[in-house]
Amino acid sequence: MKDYQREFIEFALNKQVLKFGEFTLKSGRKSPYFFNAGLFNTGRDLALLGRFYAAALMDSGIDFDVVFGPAYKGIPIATTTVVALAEHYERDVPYCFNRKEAKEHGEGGSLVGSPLQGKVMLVDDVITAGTAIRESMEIITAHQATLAGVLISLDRREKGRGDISAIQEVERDYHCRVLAIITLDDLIDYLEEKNEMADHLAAVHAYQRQYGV
Ligand code: OMP
Repeated sequence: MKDYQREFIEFALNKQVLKFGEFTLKSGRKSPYFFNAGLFNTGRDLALLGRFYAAALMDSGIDFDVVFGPAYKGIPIATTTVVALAEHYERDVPYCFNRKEAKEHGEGGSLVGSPLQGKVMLVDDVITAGTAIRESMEIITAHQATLAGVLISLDRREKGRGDISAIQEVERDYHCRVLAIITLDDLIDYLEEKNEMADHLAAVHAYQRQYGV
C-alpha cells in the first residue's frame, strides 16, 4: 500500500465516509462496511479528495485528454480532480460533466464544460453494479470519444451477477482500466495493522469469503 492510500483510508475513517457495522447494499447484500462519499462534504474535504484522485491518476500512468464526471456525484469529483492536477502536477486538463435533464433553451445540450472528445477519464465514487458507468458510456460514444479509464474511490472487489466483479465486467466490455484509490485488499491490509480493529477484520474476511472475487 502506498502512503497516499493509507492516508486516504484514514481520511475516510475520520470523516465517517468509511464505516463498519451492518449495511444493506443496493444489491441486497448485508455488508460489514460501507463507503459513503457524500460525507466528504466541506471545502477542505473536497480539496483533499481532489489530491487523492490526482495522485491515483498520475500513479496510473494512463494517458487521457479530458476528465468526465457523471451527474451528480461525479461532478464535484471531476472539478476538484482537475484543480488538483493544475495545482500539484502543473497539468491543465479540460473537464466536463452532464446534466441529468437536457437543456432545451440557452446554449442547449446536456454537457457542461469542455468538449467531450478524445480519451476520456471518467471519475466517480463507487461502482457496485456498474449501472451509472453504462449510462455514461452512451454519452461518451455519442460524442465519438473513447473511454481511457475509470477512477473511483473504492473498489469493493465483489462479485457482480456472475463470478467476476462489476468492475471486471466494465474492463472487459469497454476495453479500459478501472482504477481505484483503494481496493478492499488495501483496507484489509490496513485493518491487519490495527489490533483494535480485529473484529471488523474478521467480519470483512467473512464477507469476502462469501462475495469476494
Ligand atoms: P452502481 O451505480 O450500481 O454501480 O452502484 C453505485 C452505488 O452503490 C452508489 O451510488 C451507492 O448507492 C452504493 N454504495 C455505496 O455508495 N458505497 C458502498 O460501499 C456500497 C454501495 C452499494 O450499495 O453497493
